[in-house]
Amino acid sequence: MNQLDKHSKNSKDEQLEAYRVDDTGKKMTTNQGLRVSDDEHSLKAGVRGPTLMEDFHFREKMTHFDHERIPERIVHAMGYGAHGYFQVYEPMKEFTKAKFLQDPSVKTPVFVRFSTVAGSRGSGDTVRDVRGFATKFYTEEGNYDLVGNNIPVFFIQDAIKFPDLVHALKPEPHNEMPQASSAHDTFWDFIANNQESAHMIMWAMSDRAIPRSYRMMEGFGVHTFRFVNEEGKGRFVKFHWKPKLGVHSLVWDEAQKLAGKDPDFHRRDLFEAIENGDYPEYELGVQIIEEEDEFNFDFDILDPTKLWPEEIVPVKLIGKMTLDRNQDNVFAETEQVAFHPGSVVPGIDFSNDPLLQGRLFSYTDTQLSRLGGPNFHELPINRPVCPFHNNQRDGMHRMTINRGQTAYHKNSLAQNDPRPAAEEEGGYVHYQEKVEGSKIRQRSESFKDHFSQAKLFWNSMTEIEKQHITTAFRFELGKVKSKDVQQQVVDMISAIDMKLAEEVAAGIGASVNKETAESGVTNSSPALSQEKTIKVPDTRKVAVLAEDGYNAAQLNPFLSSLEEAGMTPEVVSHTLSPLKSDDGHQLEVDHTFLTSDSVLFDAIFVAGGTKSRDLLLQKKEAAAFLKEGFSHFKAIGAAYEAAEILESAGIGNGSGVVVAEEAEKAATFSDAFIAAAAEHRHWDREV
Ligand code: HDE
Repeated sequence: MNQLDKHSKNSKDEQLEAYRVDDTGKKMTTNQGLRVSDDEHSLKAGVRGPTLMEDFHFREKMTHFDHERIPERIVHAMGYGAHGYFQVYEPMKEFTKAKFLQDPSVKTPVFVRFSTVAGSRGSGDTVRDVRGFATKFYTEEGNYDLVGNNIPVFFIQDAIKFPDLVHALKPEPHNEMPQASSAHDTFWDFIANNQESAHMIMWAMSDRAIPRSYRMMEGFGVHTFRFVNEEGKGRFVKFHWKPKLGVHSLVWDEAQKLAGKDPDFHRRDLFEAIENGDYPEYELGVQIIEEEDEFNFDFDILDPTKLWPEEIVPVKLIGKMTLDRNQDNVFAETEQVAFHPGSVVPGIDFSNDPLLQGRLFSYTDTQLSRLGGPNFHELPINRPVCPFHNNQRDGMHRMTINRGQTAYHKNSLAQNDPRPAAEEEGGYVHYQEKVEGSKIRQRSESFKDHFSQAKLFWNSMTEIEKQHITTAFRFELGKVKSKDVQQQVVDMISAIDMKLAEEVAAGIGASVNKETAESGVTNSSPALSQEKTIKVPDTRKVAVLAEDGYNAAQLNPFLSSLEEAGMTPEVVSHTLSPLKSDDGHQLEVDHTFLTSDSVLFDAIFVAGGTKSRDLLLQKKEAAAFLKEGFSHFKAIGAAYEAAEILESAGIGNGSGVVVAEEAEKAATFSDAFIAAAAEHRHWDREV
């Protein structure tokens, strides 16, 4: 059964079907439908002569090729998409009239694109960066786009500063370096001189910026939006995606190595999970604030550098998204999909967040140059599943054939069709918020506290998370050449937390100005720490190191237990030749030590069997593999005599190290190993 048949069919899928082309069993033609007799030789004047102008086949093929690229996205260029569906848990009528949030039996088709922000298209997946998490809901009332990130706040408070932020973040213009990295002078110069970024930079230096998988990160709408119900009552709302697999991250050393060992690590992870039927799931959460409570918080709810602590405004889980189908063609779908935070449906409206307001302009504008004209909404991936009618006409690549004489409103020749719909008929009516004020270029006073939530975030971290943040600052600033910029950032950090500033300063040879007033915030928001996240073994990859002579009686049931727990064991050996056990069993090998690496796995297990152990011991790769996995705090297991390899790798007993003999009974060994792998990482280990 191919993947297309396995997933649940839906209205978007049926629509896309009309555009899918399968070349199997077909004759080759030109784009004009003319059958081609030879696709290997251009038409020449004599076998050794020049190519002829007349060769329309050559010219068509080459011209198409010459124009096969479109401009990459200015930000979020590197991304990967998947199809799926969303279902609400219960009617949300009290809060919003959005139709797709009413009926739990309705599956709304979605397309999601995950991305990094800074890197060019094709750059590595595991760099330190914010991740984009953009969802297009193809609802009956039109497309609704929730264009979010995996971090709940942003660097700046006003959209007019976005070009500056991005110019500072991108490779420096004089030498186009560094690629996909914020560890350079202009970025940190921007940060130090735009202190509204203090909160975001704490998140960007945290483990959130190096996710283990797109399947294991949260998503946030960031801005405050508005829910509006049938009665016209509005409420402020923030959106969250919560992954069912929990929130997990890589360690920095691992992330850097992965960028070389498998630059496609996150893309591959998502693609393979969906191919294997391990469909990623995320619950949609909302935080709601009543309009009358708008000013009851010690932050401005319109300020995108602030979050609403979950302990104060709880997240209500209202539905679930399941990604169950990979794209058919990355260019046609992931590259051509066009998101826009302004694509809303009745029941969802905007707030006056000045960052959101600017985004409402930027997204359509950028598609005009990226997708080459105003008709990008007609591309298969962007088309709504409901009909669309208006008087917009013509332009590059128009695909719709609009019939009739009129293309204007109002008209009498076509009885005024297409005509606007009344609110009761689904016509979108903007929320009638009362606004008055002088035209003014100014930031509200209520936006000016940049440090309290940065400190709140810091206070909420566990010791190990704090260590990671400190090291990230030391790394990033250590790459900055300007001593002055380094010092400015340390001064900025002092206003968040003095101890952090001291540790960072010590690592980069800067000094701390003790006069700076540290933020006095002492409270924390436990929900911000990743430590208490969901920990399950599902979909975790285990490297099984084995050689000829492995103990099949032990290994086979162990592998079955891992599979039953939803894990993916893959055998790593010195060659790809199937392995022979002493009692005549065979084992297929998935990778060699040359083609794989410990960074590609969540946990490592060494099969038992004296001969297998000795063969693994003879070469250095197995010990190096284990040593590295151990240094990345991963679960390590060894059966019986294989424990000797752990010793040779310098791995003693310790948290997350499971050796068969030491488990109370051999039968509980697999449970102990699965539990250790589900932990994700064992931070209390000395490495
Ligand atoms: Fe974007 N952003 N952005 N952004 N953004 C783009 O749109 C922009 C912001 C986000 O997978 C661009 O189609 C401005 C916040 C995602 O296709 C562009 C501002 C958040 C994606 C653009 C922001 C995002 C984009 C580039 C400041 C999280 C990828 C290509 C006011 C809530 C979507 C494109 C995809 C992409 C502008 C800030 C998320 C240039 C002006 C805050 C996930 O239009």
